[in-house]
Amino acid sequence: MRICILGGDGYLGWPTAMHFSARGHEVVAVDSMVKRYWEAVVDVAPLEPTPLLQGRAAHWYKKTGKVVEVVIGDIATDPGLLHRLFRDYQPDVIVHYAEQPSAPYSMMNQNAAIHTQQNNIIGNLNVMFAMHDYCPQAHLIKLGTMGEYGTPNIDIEEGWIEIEHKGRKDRMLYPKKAHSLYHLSKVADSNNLEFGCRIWNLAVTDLNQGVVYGIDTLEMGKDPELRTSFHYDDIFGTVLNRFVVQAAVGSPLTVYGNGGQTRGYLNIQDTLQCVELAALHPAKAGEFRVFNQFTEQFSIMDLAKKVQKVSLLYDLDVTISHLPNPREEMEQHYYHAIHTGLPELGLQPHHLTDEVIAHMLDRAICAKETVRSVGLLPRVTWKHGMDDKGITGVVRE
Ligand code: USQ
Repeated sequence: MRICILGGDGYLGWPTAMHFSARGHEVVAVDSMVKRYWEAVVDVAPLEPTPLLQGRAAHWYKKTGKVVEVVIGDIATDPGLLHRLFRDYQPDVIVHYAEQPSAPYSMMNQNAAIHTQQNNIIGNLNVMFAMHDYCPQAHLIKLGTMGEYGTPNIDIEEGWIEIEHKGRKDRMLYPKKAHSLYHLSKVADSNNLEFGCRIWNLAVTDLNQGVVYGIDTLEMGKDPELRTSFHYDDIFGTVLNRFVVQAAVGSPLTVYGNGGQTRGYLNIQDTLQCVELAALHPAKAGEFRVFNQFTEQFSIMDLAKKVQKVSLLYDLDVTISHLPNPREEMEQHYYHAIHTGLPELGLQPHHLTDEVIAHMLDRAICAKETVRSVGLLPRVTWKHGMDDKGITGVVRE
């Protein structure tokens, strides 16, 4: 297949590029590098140095003889880039990760919120229009999020729900109670894409992904030149990745509130498997297909206790600290999300075992001299944005 990966420099984008390339597909990776700019704005960096996309693609070629083409450009501000790319390259599959991925970033201040929604929603519209004009037969695999649904007091279905109201029935998009202005940008994307499927016959798979953890994938192995960007900070680090690094440096695990918040989680290797399964079994023309993409569900306290237990093997004395919750979210709630679509296509989950945590902890301990204290504690609250000691400056005018 000819596969175009938008957001190819990111935590998931680069591993996805290697994954498809290793399996003999033609891959082009597109990125504006703006995430690296956002990292600078909030004064954070990945745990280990992450070479630029071009450098990683060059190293991948040297090592495997396989080409990942690189295109540098911004799909949100330069729609012409997508027109040229889709016209000339004629992708079979477009994997769209090219969005601002952080909830706390979107809640930092007004500029960051607006920038998040502009970047994500306009970029996604640009993809839709470029597909319509230049490659209407392509299959779009769009990264959505489980956070679009929030934590409703009823079962979460896979994107759609049958509703009976006053004696009549219809199949509707599942109602959304998103966790943040970032998650709401993805709700808008889902609505726009469903409309694109209805009016233009586009074929779209929306992957409502849970919280991803993990530091490496098969293709990157131990090669530092092929690494992905692993974050542990308050803005771009997801919770388990944060806990592992906090444990490695002897900092208390930052459980927000009582830690009863429950979410779906998956290993980064399963993200790659899910995207590949979606690509190999495409949505039909006119179909807006939604998969809930996670393998296990845990509360925050479950995760903290798992990390604490594994840390004992390393003689690390890890404490759990209950911080006042900086977010507005339920800490005790019902959570039951259906996620049968991807297993039905053949997903073989990598579960969160002690060995998986130990492997992450090993890596974090090796890199612990580089860990910075900035962002170990949360700096953004949902009510007041970035605190006074944090970054209050203007974000990308
Ligand atoms: N949390 C803590 N302590 C921390 C960090 C987070 O208790 O130090 C809690 C949060 O309050 C929240 C949960 O952990 O209840 C998850 O937070 P997170 O920062 O790991 O994940 P989230 O903000 O939900 O966003 C991440 C990704 C995002 C993706 C989403 C999937 O950054 O791109 O969309 O996971 S989901 O959560 O299913 O919406």
